Amino acid sequence: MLTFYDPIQADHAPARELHNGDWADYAECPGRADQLATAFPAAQLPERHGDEAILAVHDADYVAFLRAAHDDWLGAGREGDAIPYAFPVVGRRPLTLDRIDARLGRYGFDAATPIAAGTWAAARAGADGALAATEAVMSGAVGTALALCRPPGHHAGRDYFGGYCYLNNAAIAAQAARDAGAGRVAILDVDYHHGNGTQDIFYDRSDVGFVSLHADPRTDYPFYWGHADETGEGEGAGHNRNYPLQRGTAAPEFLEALDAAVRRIAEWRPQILVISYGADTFASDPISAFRLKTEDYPEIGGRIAALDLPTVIVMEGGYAVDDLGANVGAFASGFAD
Ligand code: Q9C
Ligand code: ZN
Repeated sequence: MLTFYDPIQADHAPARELHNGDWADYAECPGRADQLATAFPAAQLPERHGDEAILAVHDADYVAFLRAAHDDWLGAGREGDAIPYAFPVVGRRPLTLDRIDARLGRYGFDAATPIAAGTWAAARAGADGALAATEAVMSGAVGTALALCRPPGHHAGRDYFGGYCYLNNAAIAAQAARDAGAGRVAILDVDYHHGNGTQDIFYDRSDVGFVSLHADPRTDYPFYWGHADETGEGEGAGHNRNYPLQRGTAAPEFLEALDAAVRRIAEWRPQILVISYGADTFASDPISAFRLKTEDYPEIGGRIAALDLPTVIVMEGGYAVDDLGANVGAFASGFAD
């Protein structure tokens, strides 16, 4: 399978995260990138892209914030990773926010997604991979392409970061496909967590449909999105579909929901499919609670591949680092090329 990866993606290395009230090692660690690089030795370096495709999804002020955030942090005399601690929960209005701490809280929605020295370049390179994969599929050169994005993207919205995500690679790919002429684009999200950022970005649009299988937000992060009654609004009404699943979900129940999601996408008749693939549905994932096995992923990939659509796969989560390469490889093996 045509695959894209840039070694600079391993330079995003936050030291720690706030986890259930204490500091923990950062789950979304550079070792994930090393695993992916080893599992896909033929991965190609994506070309560097300009800002246009990112600004087609993210707000310009957010992108400017992200690009400068770590330098601004150092400029304020801080060391290490930039982490927000105060959030405008009740309402956000266009204030001039002089302190980096104020800006971090304005654009971040959790305190577990640090911005480190290498964050911007890594996120940017991951988005380049998503764009290269989209170009390869849209040109007809390949039927399926895989972007080994890291950091992941599906929790990032138009103007916010969180959930280990900064730039929404799946949304950037979907929008690029639209801008390259695809009429309707479906995004299928099979990460353990709900892809709230992707949902938000396309919630009022009828040209990009979002379908997600994930842990029920009543028990799992990101808590405030991902319920079954979130179906889109305005022009987007009916074009968003969530399949929340209970903790402990194993292959039989996962495949049953997947079949419903795949049927839904087939009925919707997209020209292009973007998949947000997270290997954090794996039984041994340290922060998740589904029970999928490596042997389940070829079947999951195969049932999605049966849609027979030009497909861009972007990597999301997956924190059982030693198994990550095998799990992504197993999922990719379900697709013909
Ligand atoms: N410290 C993705 O899989 N943190 N993001 C939960 C653990 C958020 C996961 C608490 C998990 C985000 C892309
Ligand atoms: Zn996840």
